[in-house]
Amino acid sequence: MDRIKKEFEEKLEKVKDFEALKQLKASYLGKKGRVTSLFKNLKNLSPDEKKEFGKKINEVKDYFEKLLDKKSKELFERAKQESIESEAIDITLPARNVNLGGLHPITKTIMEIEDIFRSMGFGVEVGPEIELDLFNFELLNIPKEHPARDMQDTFYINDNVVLRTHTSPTQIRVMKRQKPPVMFISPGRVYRRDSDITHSPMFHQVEGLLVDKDIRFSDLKGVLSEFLRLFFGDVPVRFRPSYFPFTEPSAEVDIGCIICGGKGCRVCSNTGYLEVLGCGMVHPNVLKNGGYNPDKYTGFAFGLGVERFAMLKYGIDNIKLFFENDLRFLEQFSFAKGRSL
Ligand code: 2NL
Repeated sequence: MDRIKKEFEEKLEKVKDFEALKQLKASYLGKKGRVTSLFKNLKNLSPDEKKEFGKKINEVKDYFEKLLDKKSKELFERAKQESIESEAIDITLPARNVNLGGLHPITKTIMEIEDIFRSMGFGVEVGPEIELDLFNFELLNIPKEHPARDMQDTFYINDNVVLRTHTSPTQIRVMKRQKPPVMFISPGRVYRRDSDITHSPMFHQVEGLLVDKDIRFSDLKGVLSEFLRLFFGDVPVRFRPSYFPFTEPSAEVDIGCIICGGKGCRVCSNTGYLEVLGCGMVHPNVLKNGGYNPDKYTGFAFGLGVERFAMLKYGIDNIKLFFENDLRFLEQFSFAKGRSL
């Protein structure tokens, strides 16, 4: 019995995994195991001897089972420890870099302009880029001989259809389906046959229209001054008389040059001012063409070039950069380039 115990203990000492433990258990306590076969030998003994040896074998069996159980727990603990160590995460390591996309600077600028006008109560309306000559020119009081109508300036699809040269036709469409008061802006793509450092054949415009009873030039001045303050910050604003066929009176709006602070530079052609908006009181003919009675209603309208606003805001000196999709340019507007979040 002592020999079996010693032998078992030695073998158990060498066990390194569950498989070896299972085999050891089978070879002692299994059907053909050493301890089990001892029970089989009992039948050759006297009743007293049977009782005494039987008790001893049972003690050994219990003892082995206890040792096996203890070893099993040890193996389990060790395996658990090893997996914790091998799967450990170093939470002090910097996170992997991520490249998130971003919005195009033109999109960002349109969204910012929309937010400002929404905060003042304006709605946002969009219309088709392919327009009837009627909506793009005729109803906007642009006469047949006007240079804007020239093939040189406008993309004609056929005699009656053009790529819109401004977003004003959207405003005519809204007037035709909606009674005054109306108060909205219309952002979108427009097309003109023009291409150099400051002109692109496709660019973006935001136009605005407000028509109600008793709308006057002071309303136009208040709304546009506040808009420019919210977009550019506290800069000087001045209104200059101008001419558009669809407004009377008309004005152009300048802000103090945000490049040189008004001292005079290349960007403002040494004037200290930058032209940023065109505006005016809606021409009675245009109100009429939109289905509004000009004796009852008055309104103001304005238009701005989004690229120009974006160039001034972000200090961009070439309009082509917006349309080349050069990642070195676009990535400067992304949410996170090679930054770990
Ligand atoms: C500019 C000038 C302007 C308008 C656009 C407008 C629209 C309707 C009626 C009257 Cl439906 N006017 N739009 C008015 C004045 C100026 O844009 O320099 N845009 C870049």
